[in-house]
Amino acid sequence: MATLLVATTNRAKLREIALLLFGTPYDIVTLADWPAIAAPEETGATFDENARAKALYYASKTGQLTVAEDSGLEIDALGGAPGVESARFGGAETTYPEKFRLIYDALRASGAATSSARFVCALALARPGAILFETRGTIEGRIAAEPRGDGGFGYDPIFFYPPFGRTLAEVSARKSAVSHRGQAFRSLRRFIESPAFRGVR
Ligand code: ITT
Repeated sequence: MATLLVATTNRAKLREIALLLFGTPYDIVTLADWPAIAAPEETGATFDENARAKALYYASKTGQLTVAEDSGLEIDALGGAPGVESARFGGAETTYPEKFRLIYDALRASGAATSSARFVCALALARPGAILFETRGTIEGRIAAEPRGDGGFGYDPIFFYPPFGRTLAEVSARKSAVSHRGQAFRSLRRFIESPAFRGVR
């Protein structure tokens, strides 16, 4: 079976991705098999740039067919922040409850009680030296009045999804059916499982 490296250092992301790729005719491997590779600096201005850079970096370091994604939360009343800085918002060592507090403080300072918001996931598939496929998923919602739920990860407790009437931290398994990451990886799956791609690879 051909091998696909899912290149992420984020274990919660990896858990979601492993389920989304479950049953695919690829042998899924992770960065645990390459413990000596340092994570690249994420210096891109956009999710797409960062996803491409991560996929190319890990593909060239490992020689593997590699998928990487760059994702984050965009809050409209905060000009799209934290955006590509989502993982590092408020400082890399800040806990999520501290990040939530900073966001509620910034919203109050801007005069907004809440704000429309979205999660974005940019995905790139690469082999050494070449991007083979790119896609993007987004999910629209708004910032919850207060954090709720203990499922999911990251900003899920403050992301209220109107069709479910709940935050993404309150919906457990239903999250990937609608999420930015769910959309992007379903699209990747269609691509890598297509006879055309499996034939030329
Ligand atoms: P890799 O780059 O190694 O994949 P990372 O966590 O640094 O891991 P990103 O740079 O893409 O990944 O940052 C993604 C951040 O965006 C993540 O750490 C969360 O803060 C936020 N985020 C992305 N998707 C999310 C989701 O489904 N639920 C909650 N927060 C999410």
